[in-house]
Amino acid sequence: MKKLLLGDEAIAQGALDAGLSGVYAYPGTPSTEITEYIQLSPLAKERGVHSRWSTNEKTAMEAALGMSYMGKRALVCMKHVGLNVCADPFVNSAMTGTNGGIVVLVADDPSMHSSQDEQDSRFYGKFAMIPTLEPSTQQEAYNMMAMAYDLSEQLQLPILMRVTTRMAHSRAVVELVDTPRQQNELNYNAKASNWVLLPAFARKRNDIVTAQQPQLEQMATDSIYNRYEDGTDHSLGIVASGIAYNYLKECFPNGCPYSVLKISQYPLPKRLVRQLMETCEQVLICEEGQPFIEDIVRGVADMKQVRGKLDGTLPRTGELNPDLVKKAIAQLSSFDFELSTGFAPCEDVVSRPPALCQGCGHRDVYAALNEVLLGYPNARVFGDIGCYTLGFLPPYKAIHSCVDMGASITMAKGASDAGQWPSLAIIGDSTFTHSGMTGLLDAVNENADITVIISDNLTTAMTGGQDSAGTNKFEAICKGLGVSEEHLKVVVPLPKNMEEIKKTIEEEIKYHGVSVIIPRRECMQTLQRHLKQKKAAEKK
Ligand SMILES: Cc1ncc(C[n+]2csc(CCOP(=O)(O)OP(=O)(O)O)c2C)c(N)n1
Repeated sequence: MKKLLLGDEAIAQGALDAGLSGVYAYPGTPSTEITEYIQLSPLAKERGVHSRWSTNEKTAMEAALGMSYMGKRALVCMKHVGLNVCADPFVNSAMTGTNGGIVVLVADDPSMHSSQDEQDSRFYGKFAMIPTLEPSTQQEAYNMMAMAYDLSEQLQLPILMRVTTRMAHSRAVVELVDTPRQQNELNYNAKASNWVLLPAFARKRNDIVTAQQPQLEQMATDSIYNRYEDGTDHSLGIVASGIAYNYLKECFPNGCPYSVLKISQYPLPKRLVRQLMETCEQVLICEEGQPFIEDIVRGVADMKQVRGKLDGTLPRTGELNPDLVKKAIAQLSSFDFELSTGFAPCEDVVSRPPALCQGCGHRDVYAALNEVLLGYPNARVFGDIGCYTLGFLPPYKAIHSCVDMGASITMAKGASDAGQWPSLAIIGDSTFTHSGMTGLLDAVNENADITVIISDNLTTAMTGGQDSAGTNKFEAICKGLGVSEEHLKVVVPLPKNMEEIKKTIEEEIKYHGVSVIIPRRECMQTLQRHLKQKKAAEKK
């Protein structure tokens, strides 16, 4: 059967067809659609595949370890910065190893379309000594899932699969297998000495995983996803990894005259790289993200022979595209390309900067906050990540920072420790349960003089309205963390309640301890969706 699928959907379908028993994920562009596809999949429903959102990437990775421990296949999905959040279980998962297969799918966002940095997850694979896959096409992404699970169970290691935005978010026709593989049976074969990472056991596992590395490189050398394609013109050789290989193919619809080394499986097969270096005068490294391969190749080669991001032949930052690949090749060869003028923005399209929706509750929160803060010119508002980050932009210009999920509360506390007053934090409901709760506990434990606003729109709006882990539990969570009942206030962010909201903020700023204000009103987008669903249900 053939299906037109996004890269993300091909990955999801590939995992289901490989006998998946659970996906564990926290939303983040461009990875969100993988879990959403599994949530709607009839096969997943029929098989009872777990697909509920996790509270954050660390809880997701650990739940996958639990499923693997019991012998079943698990998928963990996140955007690149999520891998920082689950770095601890991810790196340690190489030490525990796997029982049932685990694939950790990380979607990187070069050009930072919706992210705060451009990190390249391949470094994490190398760092953790975990085999890494980087598909070049949607079909490969689909096929690789079955291979990744088999490999994970054969090697008893998790597998990292790295994709980038265009792979995740563009569609192609994908040929699927006729019969999905059965799920693994529950089993009790997990070896205690693998899963109890006491130093005496972990040292042994560390030796085993380290000793596995030459075997992993040999597997990458022999992999069907890594390919040496000999060309007719040896003045130039090209290493093209992941989606860059796809772009390279687009540059040469009639076939590439140069020798090409396609890389989609790591550790980098250095023997194949050496073969290319020996046969070609110059070598161009095309890879999306940071110069990961280029750094390794430069370590073993004549520097003048290697061209890529480090010498400016390709841009050091941002997304790659076929035009950039063409330009780089034209610079190094006599190939007569017709260079397009690139993707110039159409003049008729008026630019539309992001803005909070009309009727959004975050608007009312910022309107009230700004009025109150007119009386406190030195106030600092530490922001966080979500729709409400748009409060930085005009007309509100209301926040002073946005670093990583949860940093609002901890930064407000640090600023207060430094002597700042008033020190406020604004954080969304999903961000609060993702990474804000522990920071609030720090603040409570030291009775920090901060005012925390948890702007609760009952959803994870920024990434498309996924369920939020703490809905209906925030007052109980805050009380449980030790916030006093008198300084835990709930308001409804509507223009008609402006005076009450302002009064509440003013009072809580004046209170010299931890206070939490929860403005609560459903996101306009999910509200409209829910109303439509309700109407449709009534019609039936
Ligand atoms: C570590 C990490 N994981 C995921 C994301 C993607 N992301 C950014 S904000 C956000 C949650 C926003 O939800 P919420 O805090 O409820 O605010 P809202 O957008 O609903 O206003 C997500 C999932 C991220 N930036 N960093």
